[in-house]
Amino acid sequence: MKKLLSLLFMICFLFPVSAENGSRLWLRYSTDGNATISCNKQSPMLGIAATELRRAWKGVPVTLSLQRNKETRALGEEGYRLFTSDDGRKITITSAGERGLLYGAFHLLRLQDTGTENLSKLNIKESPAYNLRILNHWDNLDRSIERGYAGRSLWDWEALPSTLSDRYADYARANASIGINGTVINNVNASSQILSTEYLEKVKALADVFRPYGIRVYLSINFASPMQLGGLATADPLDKEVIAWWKNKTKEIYHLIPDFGGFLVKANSEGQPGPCDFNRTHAEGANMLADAVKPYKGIIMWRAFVYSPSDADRAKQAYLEFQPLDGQFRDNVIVQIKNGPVDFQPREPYSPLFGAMPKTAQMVEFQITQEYLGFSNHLVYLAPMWKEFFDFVQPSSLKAMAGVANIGTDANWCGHPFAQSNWYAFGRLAWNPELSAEAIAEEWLKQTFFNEELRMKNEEFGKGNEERLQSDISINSSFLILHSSLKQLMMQSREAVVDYMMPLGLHHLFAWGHHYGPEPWCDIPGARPDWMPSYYHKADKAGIGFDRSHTGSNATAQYPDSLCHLYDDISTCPDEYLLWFHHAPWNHTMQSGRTLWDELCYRYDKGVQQVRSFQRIWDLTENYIDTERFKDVQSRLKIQARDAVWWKDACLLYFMEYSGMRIPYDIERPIHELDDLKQVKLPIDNHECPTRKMLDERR
Ligand code: GCV
Repeated sequence: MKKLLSLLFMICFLFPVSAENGSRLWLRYSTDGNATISCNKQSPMLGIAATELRRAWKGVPVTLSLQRNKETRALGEEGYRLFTSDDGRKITITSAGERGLLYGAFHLLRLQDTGTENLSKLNIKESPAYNLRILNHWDNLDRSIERGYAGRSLWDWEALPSTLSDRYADYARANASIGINGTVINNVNASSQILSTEYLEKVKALADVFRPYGIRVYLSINFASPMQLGGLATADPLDKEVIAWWKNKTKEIYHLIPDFGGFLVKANSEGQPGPCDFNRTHAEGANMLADAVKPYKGIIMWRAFVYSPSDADRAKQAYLEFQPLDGQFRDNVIVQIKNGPVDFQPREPYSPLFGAMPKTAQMVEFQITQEYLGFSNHLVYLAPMWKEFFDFVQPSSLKAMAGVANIGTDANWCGHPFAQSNWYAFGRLAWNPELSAEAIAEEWLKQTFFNEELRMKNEEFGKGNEERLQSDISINSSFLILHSSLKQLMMQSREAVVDYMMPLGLHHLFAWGHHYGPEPWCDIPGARPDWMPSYYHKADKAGIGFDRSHTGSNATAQYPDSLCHLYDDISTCPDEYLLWFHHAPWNHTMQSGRTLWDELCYRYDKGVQQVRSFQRIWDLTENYIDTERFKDVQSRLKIQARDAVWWKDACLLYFMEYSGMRIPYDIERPIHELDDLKQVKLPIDNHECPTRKMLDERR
């Protein structure tokens, strides 16, 4: 080990890694391409594809060939074939569409950068699983971002449409490189102002930048826009004037943006207006808009994130409201459903609405921004969570995939350097949900931290040191070992956050409003009960957890029979969902043989220990990674480690008051007093990430 460390030190000393602020994302390939690139047609999009290759491709000549034949048509406009000629002297990318060639070009560069395939024998056919792979920005017109933790909104509304930031094209390029082809640029809590002519001109300017990268623009709309903007007396979707207003507005939009994608709607949810205000159904509201965009091939993404203040368990409400509407939506409406039935918790079972509306197009909404997962302070790789969803929901049963973006004006786009991996993973999974989370992590790591640049440095070092290299494989294998340790770290990070925040099916124990940190005791007089942690954990002397079995809210009945039985019976319910579906006694025997209380303690402790192990792994990378990114991640891991202890102490000390049981003695002892933790109030809004200083001062 000592020897290894001294060699690592030498590499670092001889070849210092250059400064890096993370702005190049996973597209860090060097720009000394030297190959001949040809294309059988010219267009702005093909120009981009060819330029990318000219800048970076270092292999045999590449031809981009737009052609419509049986094979390319079968792969679709976005699909492509990428193959090396028999003599190995040429690579061809063919597609029926320009976008296919653009995606093919990025694919080839990814292969070069990750070194994962034999480039002399390529024969790859790809086409995306979904036609729509879309980011949802919760960006407000004042440039704040709801639940955004990476600076301000990229869209500089004041400067638009005349001034265009370079970052617009960089953003589009990054998306294109992972196959994202749509973006909803404004918050679902929408201002009707976005539909004013003044703002539509600005939207058009963005759409013009995004178009050659294959990205269509969509807008979130406020359902009451005909009243708020149009001065009408109603927004009733069956009212003739309202219908005409939307038709005219739509016409205006398409006149400016001919390839405009359509609208995303949050209606009758959390105070947003909607058709139910006029005694109309969600289907009636969605269909009216669908008819307006239909002549232009536009679509409506209608969100099912609804929970009216009723007696019904919140986890049941979207299903109760939407399932009866199955078959009533137009064919250009897609119902957009969050992956879980409540709200992007660290772990939720999948939403039972998926699969329950066979006559309705459905899409999933994932949250890339870490509203409930430590903002941009915590390292959490989300692909394992999204893959877990696909363990239950057949990818082919969906029409599209949406992800709530984690992108802002921060130099590195996403705040935490590893949060970039979630943007990346979202794009890759939307292209192909069959990819494993591990394969995506591997790709991302190779392109982001261990790319060609670093491999070359390693080889360079080897040149004068062949003898040593031959006798000591550690110097080469150290890259691989670190790489694989980092991959493991990423793969474990989601389970770790579940453990130190909300293990065993606990959910929504978050601090009021901003959702950073624990407040299982939170009780705001007069607030909605289903915004209070106690609504979800229901801890009392007898036990803890929400009884959603047949003896409780019966939410289990919304699941298909086999899962319903599995979840409904406390003896078969998997540990990870136990407290989601059951109010279990403190001494309930868990699968491990421990009591529930002990298991809870061990899980919280395991989460903390895992973060500590992430710190150790990360520190080993110091000599391989540029100082800026190394220090940034190191410092955020320190926050994460402290936060994990905060979560553990807050939850265990609080729940201990109910369980009356002791924390097992082999577990790290609490370092906080419960009363002190109850006083912690972070002075942050829902679009800020607390700093270390602020956290340290408050805790
Ligand atoms: C955009 C949660 C978030 C809100 C978000 C809402 C939604 O409630 O806390 O910030 O609003 O989900 O998805 O509409």
